[in-house]
Amino acid sequence: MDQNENDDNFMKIFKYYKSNKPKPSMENVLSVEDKNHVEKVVPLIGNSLSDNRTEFLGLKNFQSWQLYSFPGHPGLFLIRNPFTGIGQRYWIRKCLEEYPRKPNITNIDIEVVIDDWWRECYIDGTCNRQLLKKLRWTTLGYHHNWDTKVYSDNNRTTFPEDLAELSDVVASYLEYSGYKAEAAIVNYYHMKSTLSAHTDHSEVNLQAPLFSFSFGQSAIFLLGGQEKSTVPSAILVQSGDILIMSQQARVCYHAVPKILPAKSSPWDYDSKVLIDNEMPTFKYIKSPKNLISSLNCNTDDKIWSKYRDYVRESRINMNVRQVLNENQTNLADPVFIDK
Ligand SMILES: O=C(O)CCC(=O)C(=O)O
Repeated sequence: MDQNENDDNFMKIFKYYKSNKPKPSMENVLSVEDKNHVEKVVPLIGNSLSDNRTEFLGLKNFQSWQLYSFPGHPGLFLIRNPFTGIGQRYWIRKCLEEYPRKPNITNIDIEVVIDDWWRECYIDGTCNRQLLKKLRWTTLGYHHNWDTKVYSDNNRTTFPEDLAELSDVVASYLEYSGYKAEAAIVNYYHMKSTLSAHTDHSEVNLQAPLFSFSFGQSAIFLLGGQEKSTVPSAILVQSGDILIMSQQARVCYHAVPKILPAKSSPWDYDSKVLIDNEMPTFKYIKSPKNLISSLNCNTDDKIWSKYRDYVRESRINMNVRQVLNENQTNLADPVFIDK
């Protein structure tokens, strides 16, 4: 193989998994539940201490979390669905109802600026499916600039407290100190959507891990190397899974060539009501009482049916990043490098 042919390795695998005719084989897709890939997906012991914020953020106790590493990809980890049923419902609903609201930015803005996309989709009591399908991304915190790939202090809005708290809990499970969620892209995929190969390198801080939370339908996620010539691995990502891209994996090419029908609907399991008798101390959430009611209102199946209809044929991914170094409060602050 000459160098030019090598350059296409990522693209070749992307096209293979994207294809519908012929359908790709799932044999080499790494799944944490598949015992055929034991050397490529290795269970790890995570932090066994508890964090009393978990149940209020729709998460199971740390003791029942399942953490995996991928020896072929140092720095890549997967936590297999640590969410409760009601937790999945909470986050799915947030991504649909709240995060696309102004002042957050969406892909629809270049065509028409809509203050409240979800409300607009249901404004006359029926579902505007055309508008519903139009949303592909929304950005939070430091808004990603798709053209320049450079963040700006002038294009920053308040990062959602609940998502900052969720990211902080995941960081504490993984024993990352000083982590702070400052930017996110929420991606919305339909059954034929794909996301092409790219690296995420806009953040000043590339040492901090990137947390990728997935809900709804499943996906094949490709992770390669720092060059497109590296043959990527294909990984099955299911509803509730958290992928962590850190160290070397943080700067590697990745893509989503295919959305797959989910084997089950975990957002419909164990949706029990939470009681707020003993509230923990939160780092970012200022009104925890509202959190309990926002979690609990999702136990009503009638209210929840619109969100269920959406995820039945879509996938949502919240891609959370730290932008700044620990000693910075904005991009204009000087960066101090430890010698
Ligand atoms: O949807 C995913 O799993 C990946 C999303 C992603 O790579 C991104 O937002 O940069």
